Amino acid sequence: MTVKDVPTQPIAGQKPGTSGLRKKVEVFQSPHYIENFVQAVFDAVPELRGGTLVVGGDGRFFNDVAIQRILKIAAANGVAKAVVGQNGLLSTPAASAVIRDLGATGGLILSASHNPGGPEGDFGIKYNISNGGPAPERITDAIYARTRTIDRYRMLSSPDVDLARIGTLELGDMAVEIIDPVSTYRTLMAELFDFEAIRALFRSGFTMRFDAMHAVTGPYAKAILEDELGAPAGTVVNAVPKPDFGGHHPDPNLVHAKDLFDLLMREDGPDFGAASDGDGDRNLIIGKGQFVTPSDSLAILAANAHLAPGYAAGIKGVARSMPTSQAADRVAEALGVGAYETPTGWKFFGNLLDAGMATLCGEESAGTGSDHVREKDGLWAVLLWLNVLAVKRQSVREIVHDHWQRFGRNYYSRHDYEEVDAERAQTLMEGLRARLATLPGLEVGPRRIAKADDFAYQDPVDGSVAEHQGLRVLFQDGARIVFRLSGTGTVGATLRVYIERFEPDPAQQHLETQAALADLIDAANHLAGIHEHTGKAQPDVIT
Ligand code: VG1
Ligand code: CO
Repeated sequence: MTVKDVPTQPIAGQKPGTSGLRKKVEVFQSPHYIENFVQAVFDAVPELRGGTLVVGGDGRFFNDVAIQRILKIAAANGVAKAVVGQNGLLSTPAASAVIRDLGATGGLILSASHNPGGPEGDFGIKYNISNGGPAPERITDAIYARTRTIDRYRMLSSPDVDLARIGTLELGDMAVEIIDPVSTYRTLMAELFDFEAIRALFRSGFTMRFDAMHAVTGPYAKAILEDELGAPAGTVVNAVPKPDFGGHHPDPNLVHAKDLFDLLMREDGPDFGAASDGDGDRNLIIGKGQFVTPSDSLAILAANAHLAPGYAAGIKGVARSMPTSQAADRVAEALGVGAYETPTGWKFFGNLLDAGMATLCGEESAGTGSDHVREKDGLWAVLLWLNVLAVKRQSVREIVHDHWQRFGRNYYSRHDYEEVDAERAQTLMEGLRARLATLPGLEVGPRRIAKADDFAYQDPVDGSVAEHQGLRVLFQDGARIVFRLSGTGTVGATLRVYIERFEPDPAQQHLETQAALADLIDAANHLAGIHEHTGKAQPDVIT
């Protein structure tokens, strides 16, 4: 086996977005594309030489090819040991757990999350650091900078590694350990949650459906929900990961998990429904007759986390991404713990978790997690809900309604305008940004604008600053409209508009969400000229 120095040239546009580098599969298949990026990681993170690297992905098309190339580049760059999930599988939260458990130097996680897979779909790669979380911008910027000057990558010439069998083998001077992708994660979950109480819940006749969407959580959910916790066989559906996710979008929202939603709205449906995304870090929670918005889910879990053994001592703080509703802030206030507002993307939670300032974190995009790993964690959120249900023995609907009564309800919705012409999307954002200073004091329908800004965040731990993280229009009554462009899309631009208002009066908490937000939705369109700039009269996805 020889190490080859392969001459290469920079490839434009290898800038990691909200969650790593995400592109169409055909882009990743182009010559030197993945090799350049992976070599840039090794060049930007010299500690990997002599270190341990965790590698795994969600099993989508090109996962296997990418892993073989990564291993050969890792071996040629002096990595001492690579730890790989069997058959190349590791959910994103499980990869985080394995990095932490082993004290590894870092990890490469292969996924485009909830984006579709297959030869025509998307692929992605992301570097995580030794705390198990996504690399902070300081490192992603260094990786990107290296992709712009790269002139060679190092790669071992060797046959492919057999990833099907658990055990350790050698690749050049590097050890490759192939592990069961589930076991570290399952052990961690058993430490955090009262499995006996959840078993008793299932024994009492409680029913659920977990939709793995043909993505990576299938094996995890089967092992934990069915094998450990005694949920009947068949509780987990679409449980076999497929390279193209069965042709579906592995996105657990009300559009792509509509079957699950419809089932839960039936009188004879199960008590509890949940789903996760391509790489297992998102969660969808639906009770019988009650959808739980991710923002509400974060608030409700924060209010009830102490019911699970892992959080029995209480939580230290709650962090949410800026566009996530303010519901969690009210819980933090009631608990007397810190509340933090960060830019979109899990990487911004890492320092708060490491510093012990926050215990729970969440995003409106169906991401919830805690300090047990440094990624959001879909199945963890489902298990925390199950633990709460097992203790309270109330329905999801009762828990949600009690929560609103106590804390008030934040009506909340996100409107996505997808595949918008990138230039027109920029024009919309720049036009609004230029007018921000003129907005305060403006009356919009029944409300007055109190403040308007371009969200910037200073990390309270390392002082780093992230700017241009979304345009916020804040009304005097606490209502908000936020505008941002997605950093994970692969075609054109996606405009996300986040709309929220607070309703303290229990008599007014049972409106249909879009109706409850109608005047703000109208205001959003007028303020930014959404319809004229996007050419769309309606959003493509409403969540
Ligand atoms: C989206 C979500 C964001 C999430 C990110 C990665 O980013 O809005 O909350 O952190 O996806 O999630 P954007 O830039 O498209 O709005 V995942 O499950 O795709 O890793
Ligand atoms: Co994901």
